[in-house]
Amino acid sequence: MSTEERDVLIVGAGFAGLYQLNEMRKRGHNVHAVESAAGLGGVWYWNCYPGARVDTWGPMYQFSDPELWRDWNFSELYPDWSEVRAYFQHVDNKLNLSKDISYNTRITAARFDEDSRRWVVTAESSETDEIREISTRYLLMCTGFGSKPYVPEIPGLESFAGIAHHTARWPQEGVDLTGKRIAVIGTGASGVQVAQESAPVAGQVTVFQRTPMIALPMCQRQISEEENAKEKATYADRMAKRNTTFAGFDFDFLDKGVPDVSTEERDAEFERMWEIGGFVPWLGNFNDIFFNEDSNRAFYDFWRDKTRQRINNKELWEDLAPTDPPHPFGVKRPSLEQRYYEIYNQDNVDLVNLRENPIDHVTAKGIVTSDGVEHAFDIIALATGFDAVTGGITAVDIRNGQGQSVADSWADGAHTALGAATAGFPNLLFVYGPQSPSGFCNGPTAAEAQGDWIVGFVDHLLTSDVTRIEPTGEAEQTWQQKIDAVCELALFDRAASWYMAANIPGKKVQMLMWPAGLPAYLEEVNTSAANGYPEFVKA
Ligand code: N01
Repeated sequence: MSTEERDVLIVGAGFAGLYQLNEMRKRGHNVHAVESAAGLGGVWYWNCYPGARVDTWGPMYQFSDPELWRDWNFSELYPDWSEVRAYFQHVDNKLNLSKDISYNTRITAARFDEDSRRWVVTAESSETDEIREISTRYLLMCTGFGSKPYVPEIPGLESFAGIAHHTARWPQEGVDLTGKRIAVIGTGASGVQVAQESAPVAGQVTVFQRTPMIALPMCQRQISEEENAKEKATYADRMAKRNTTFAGFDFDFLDKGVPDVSTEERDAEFERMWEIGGFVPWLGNFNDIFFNEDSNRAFYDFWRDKTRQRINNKELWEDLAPTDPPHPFGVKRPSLEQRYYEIYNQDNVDLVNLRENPIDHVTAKGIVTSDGVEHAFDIIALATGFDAVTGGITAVDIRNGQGQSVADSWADGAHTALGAATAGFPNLLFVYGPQSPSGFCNGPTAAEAQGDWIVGFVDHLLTSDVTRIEPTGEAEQTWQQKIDAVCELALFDRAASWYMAANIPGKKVQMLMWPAGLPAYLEEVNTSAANGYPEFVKA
């Protein structure tokens, strides 16, 4: 087994990992990245299921470097996975990042050696079965929030004779859906996309729904070359604006709450947001939408009435757009849809309400529900989500000098300082990880905004005589208190969402994100940098 020596080892080659790689390289550090997939893109390598596409305007779903966006154009406002992949290829062509990435290589374990103050990392190649050791001063986990798929325990699933895949492990070569009988389990963003993409071509689509998705119209459209060229003039300002908004977009919440306006003005604002579509009715809504139950309910009622107009069969209204909300709007991430509600007007699309009629087991032929009916299928799409945010980190056997693992340390909940490091694990940093803006933030924005702070921190350490840093328990408690203070006022705990770690049986329920918005986060970390990183013990 060979051992290579690095200053910085990056795990993951999505937006966060690639940004770190490029910036560390620019500063002359000995850096390398390891990626389990065969190509770059992170989630955009794995999520190639039918209909997978971005839920952010393409122009704002890019790195901010003009050298990268100047000659890159997406053809649709919300690009699909293949265009995002092509974008990553474009970035690689410009920056030649791949020369410093080991693809098809999974980090399985990392052990901190207190004597050398270095991580000893085990990397396994899925191509050659070679196992190599990498010694690194700093280990950067850039594993994203959706890198560990979750498949619920459904009795008999392994006996299914057809094709069954989790959406994030969809075959790279695709699956022909034409004329097939397709089951879609789950109605998160992935399930909605698979269902609406399958319905026009499949023989039969049956959606197995536990909780109705409060999906928002995507308002997708093509972007012509002329429009792209014209829009480029606005990119620099809009990209700069991303760091100043709650969720890293080029728009933000209104500077007023629902109680501040008349009913007429409220409804006019709702209509205006609805026309723009996308996440504007979510993260560009009234500023009390996550905090005031009445305001939240007002928008839910607006959404319900709009949505019901699209579903011809009134018997489905209570399942798809219930009278009362399944949970407050937006505290579970909304999906963007293109024709999702109209598919239920097709003869070949059915809905099974799992609250009334749960899945009992799977057979070789299909899915048996508790009413005894066997639904026969050719394909089962498991759109059942992820062990989000922490799962990609705890999947690696990361152990400190005392032999304790991160997974054990977080058994009763993830704990971090500044959403970037965890006490007991020196020289280990997370980008886009637990208690950072993460799932509440546009990915490329977070990769750069939090990423810049981490680059600065690691650069500061590597150019000083410090060789070991670790956050204090006190700094973690302070961070937790700040998160709790927002959550106590908000409606987030009213849904069993992946934001709250409530989607995985047995996982400790906690707010996994920094819920106070990107500007407040940047103020915290930049203050830390200005004060010499007082949250950390340095040696
Ligand atoms: O996963 P999810 P996802 N039996 O966790 C259901 C991003 N993303 O992959 O709601 C039956 O949201 C579960 O039901 P319930 C985006 O941030 C973005 O769809 O828990 N059903 C739910 O309906 C998103 O938020 C895009 O009651 C079961 C579904 O499975 C995040 O990734 C596209 C079940 C899981 O939904 C995750 O989205 C895709 C069981 N035992 C994803 N267990 C873009 O558009 C779970 N479910 C960019």
